[in-house]
Amino acid sequence: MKSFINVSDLGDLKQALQEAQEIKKDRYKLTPLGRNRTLLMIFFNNSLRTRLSTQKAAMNLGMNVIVLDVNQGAWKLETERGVIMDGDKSEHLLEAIPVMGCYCDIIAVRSFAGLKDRDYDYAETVVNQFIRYSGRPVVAMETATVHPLQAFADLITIEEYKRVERPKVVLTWAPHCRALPQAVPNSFAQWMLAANVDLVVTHPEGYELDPAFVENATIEYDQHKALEGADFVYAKNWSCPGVTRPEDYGKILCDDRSWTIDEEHMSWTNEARFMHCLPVRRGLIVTDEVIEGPNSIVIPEAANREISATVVLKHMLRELN
Ligand code: AN0
Ligand code: CP
Repeated sequence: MKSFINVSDLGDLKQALQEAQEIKKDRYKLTPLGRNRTLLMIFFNNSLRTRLSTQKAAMNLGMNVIVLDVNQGAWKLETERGVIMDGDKSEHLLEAIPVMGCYCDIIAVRSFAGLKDRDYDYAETVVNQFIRYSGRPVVAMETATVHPLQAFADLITIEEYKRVERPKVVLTWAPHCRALPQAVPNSFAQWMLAANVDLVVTHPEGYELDPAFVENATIEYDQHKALEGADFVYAKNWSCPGVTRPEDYGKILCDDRSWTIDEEHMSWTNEARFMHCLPVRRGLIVTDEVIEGPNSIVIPEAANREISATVVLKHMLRELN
């Protein structure tokens, strides 16, 4: 695996899910695999789960780990080519990336969407430079348009909690006070379409996700209808993807609080489990009662981030060895 960006990068998904279960039974079985191998984790943005779970996964595999917060302690990096660097940025990404590659065997990168320029974000300009110039396999730890470690963990969780062979999974938009990227819903849709589930996506008009990710998924603008019979409710806010109106890219188009997942919303479902990638703002995305309730599986979902990252790093290490 040269890079971990899309669901197809992992190969056979069924087999990867089996590997996840095996790792869960004994997550230290493969400790010799990563001996004298180094994972470098680069963060352009904040993180709690990705930082801890990916580091833990690397440690499970016997790797050494270096974590760099680019905005705290490193030189400020210029990411655009062709600029005269007379501002506050001391170093260009095009030197920094191959230098980083010198000190590690695998690079993991978190670099969120800027939400200003749709073409720049959807071209995955930053992570593609890592893939091109680092000389190392690259793991996306949420890039401009994808968050595959999260989506893989979500799928592992759905497999563990499903009560029917092919559950109904509803990805629902929910309100938020800040403009958020589309990486989580993009990857969630992509992974669910590759899995054995019925995916329904619901959101207000104008929030249509990029067809490259939602493909032929069922879109239902009526949230009540969408939630009927759901086995899993996956809530997430995202800002306007700019699919129908590119000029609205990254904007908040709707603040309709009737989309917040409360107990009434959950009562329309088939006693659905509630999921969210976290961090979550209570009172906007979901009420206290739902996230604290017996059907909330947000904590086991977060715990599975260690498992998804262990499977991915295992695949990459195998190809290095
Ligand atoms: C980020 C997002 O929505 O993409 C990270 C989620 C894992 N969330 C926030 O910035 C609050
Ligand atoms: N879900 C997730 O990726 O969380 P962090 O932003 O805390 O890493």
